[in-house]
Order: sequence, then C-alpha cells, then structure tokens
Amino acid sequence: MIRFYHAPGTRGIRPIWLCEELGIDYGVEMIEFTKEFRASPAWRKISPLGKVPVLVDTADDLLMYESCAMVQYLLDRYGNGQLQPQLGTPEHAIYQQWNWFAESTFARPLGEIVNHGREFPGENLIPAVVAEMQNRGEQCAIAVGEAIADKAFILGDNFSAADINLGYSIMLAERFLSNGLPESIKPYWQRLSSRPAFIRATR
Ligand SMILES: N[C@@H](CCC(=O)N[C@@H](CS)C(=O)NCC(=O)O)C(=O)O
Repeated sequence: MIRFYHAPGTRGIRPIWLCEELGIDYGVEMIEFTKEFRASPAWRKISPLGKVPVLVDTADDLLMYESCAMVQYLLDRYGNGQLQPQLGTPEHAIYQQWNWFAESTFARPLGEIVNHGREFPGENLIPAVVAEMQNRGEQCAIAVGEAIADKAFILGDNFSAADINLGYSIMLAERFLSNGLPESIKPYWQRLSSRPAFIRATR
C-alpha cells in the first residue's frame, strides 16, 4: 500500500498525479502544514527537514522524502515501462535532465519566494530578493517555452513523467511570477492541467 503525507498545493501533487495517470492505488494523509507541526519531533522523525511530501510503501517497508525521486521509484516499481524512455538511452538522459531541471533549477527559486515570505513577513520582506527569485523562475519558464515550441510534451509526442515533474513547477510559476506565465509556455500548461489525472490529483 502506498501512502502519502501531503498538504494541498504542495509537491506531493507530483507522485499523486503519477499514481492517477497509472492507476496505482494510494492513500493520502493530509498533515497540518503549520510551522509548529513541521518542527515537531514526531514529524521530524518521518521527514528530517519537516517538509512534505513523504511516501511510505508498506510493500517494501520504504519511506521517501523527495518528490521527483518518488515519481521515479513508482515508475520503476509499478510502471511496467510506461511514461519514461528506456534506461541507458539518450532519450532517458534527456528525460532525467528535465526531471532534475524541474526541481533543482526551476522549482528552487519559486520555493524560495514562499520560504522568504514565510520567514520575513510584512515589512521585513526584502523585495529585491523576491524579484531576483522571480527573475530566475521566469528564465526557467522561458527555457521550457523554447524547448516545447514544436512539441506537444517535453520529450516529443508522448506524455512522460518529466511532464509531471515540470508541470508542478509550472503551477508554482503561474502562482508566483509577477508577470504570470510567458505566452510560450501557456499551451503546454493548458495541455497538462486539463489532464483528468492532474485534475483528480489537485482537487
Ligand atoms: N526537494 C523537495 C522539496 C520539498 C519541499 O520544499 N516541500 C515544501 C512544500 S512543497 C515544504 O514542505 N516546505 C516547508 C519548508 O521548507 O519548511 C521535494 O521535491 O520533495
């Protein structure tokens, strides 16, 4: 049994969306997304930095706390070769590039906008820091827009888990970029966000 600890709007959307795409059974436990709960010793035992999401797979006695790694585990364990190119091919290398880009390059500055706003609320907020993170996030959105220009999905005609990982980052970009999403990325985002599995994962 797969179980996620999750909070609305957060990165747990990635592995939950994947489960919805593949028809993998899962359960969700919503945690209290307060500073106090995330700092509590009980939660820190499960998630050392107090973050969400967390995945528990009782079939393997497994506990994980990185969203894109969860997506890859679920694909490798339960995906029967679906939604990713064959391992060891150049296509798989590009697939992994976009997975890593999604979290470590694209979501990072956007996540820092959230963290900065939480740690330095009101008049303590440093607008130049937020503007810099927005600029970094916007550059990433533009890079995705260029890569997707002549394609339906990031690897070409076929939807893959890299679209899920990027999709969550685009969702953050839509929320936190001061000018919204660049036009070049909007049709791709429309394709992703209208998928029934995405809608079920975010309701
Ligand atoms: N790289 C991690 C990032 C996890 C993360 O930052 N989660 C956010 C919610 S989306 C969180 O729990 N933030 C609270 C905090 O940083 O204290 C992942 O992809 O799972």
